Amino acid sequence: MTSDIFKELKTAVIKGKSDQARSAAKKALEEGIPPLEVISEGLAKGVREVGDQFGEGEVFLVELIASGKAMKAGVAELLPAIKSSKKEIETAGTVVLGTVEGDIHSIGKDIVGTMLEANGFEVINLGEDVPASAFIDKAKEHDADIIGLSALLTSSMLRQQEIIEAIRKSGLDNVKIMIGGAPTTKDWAQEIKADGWAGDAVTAANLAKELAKK
Ligand code: B12
Repeated sequence: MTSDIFKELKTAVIKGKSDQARSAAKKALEEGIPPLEVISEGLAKGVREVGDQFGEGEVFLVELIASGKAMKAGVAELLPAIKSSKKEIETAGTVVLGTVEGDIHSIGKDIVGTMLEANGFEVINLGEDVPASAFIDKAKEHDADIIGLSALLTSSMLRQQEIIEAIRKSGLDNVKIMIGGAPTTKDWAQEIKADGWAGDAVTAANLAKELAKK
C-alpha cells in the first residue's frame, strides 16, 4: 500500500538508515509513485520531523547528520527519474544555482536543480557555501538568465540579501534572481529585491520559466 511505503521512507530518514531510505525509494519508484511525491510524502516528512526535534533539543547533531545522509541517499535514488521526465528539448535558459556562503545545506537545492534540468534548463550547480563572487563570475562566464540562491539558516538569509546587492552592482543587468529555502518567504524575497521566490521544486521550475521569458 502507498501509505506503507511513505511510512517506510519517513521512518528510514528519522532513524538515519541510508540503506533503508535507498531501498524504500527504489521500491516506491517500482510501484509507480512519482519521484517528487516520494520526496514530499515520505523522505521530507522524516527529515522535517528530525529537524523539529533538533530545534527542540530532543535529538543531537549526530542524529541530524544521520537523517540528512539518509535523506540524501533516498533523494539520490530518485534524481535520475526526475531528470528523465524531461519535457522540453530546446533549452529553456541557463541557471546558476547554489547555497549561499555560510550554509552547507544541499538537499533542497539539488532537487530544485534536477527539476530545472527536467524542464529544459541548463543548470550550473555551484554547490554549497558559495560566495557572491562565484555566483557573479559563473553567471558572466555562462551568460546565465537566472541566478538561484538557496538558504536554510536564518543567518544565511542575510547572505542572500548581500549577494543580491553584489550581483546588482556587478553589471549583470539582465540576469534574474530567484531565492528559496525553508526559512525564506515571498515577503522576504520582495524585501531583498529578488525577482522571485518559490517554496518547492515544481514551483521553482515554473517560476524559472516565467523569469527566463522576461
Ligand atoms: C538535513 C538538515 C541538515 C543536514 C544537511 C545535509 C545536506 N547535505 O543538505 C546537516 C546535518 C548537514 C545539517 C547541518 C546543520 N544544520 Co540543518 N537541517 C536539516 C533539516 C533537518 C532538513 C533540511 C532539508 O534537507 N529539507 C528537505 C528539503 C527537500 O527541503 P528544503 O531544503 O526546504 O528545500 C525545498 C524548498 O525550500 C525549495 N528550495 C530550496 N532551495 C531553493 C533554492 C531556490 C532558488 C528556490 C527557488 C527554491 C528552493 O525547494 C526545495 C525542494 O522542495 C533542517 C530542518 C528544516 N525544517 O528545514 C535543519 C535546519 C535547517 N538545520 C539547522 C541547523 C541549526 C544546522 C546546523 C547549524 C547545526 C549545527 N549546530 O552544526 C548545521 C549547519 C551548518 C552550516 N554552516 O550550514 C536549523 C536552522 C535553524 C535556523 N534558525 O537557522 C534547522 C531548521 C533545524 C532546526 N529546527 O533547528 N542540517
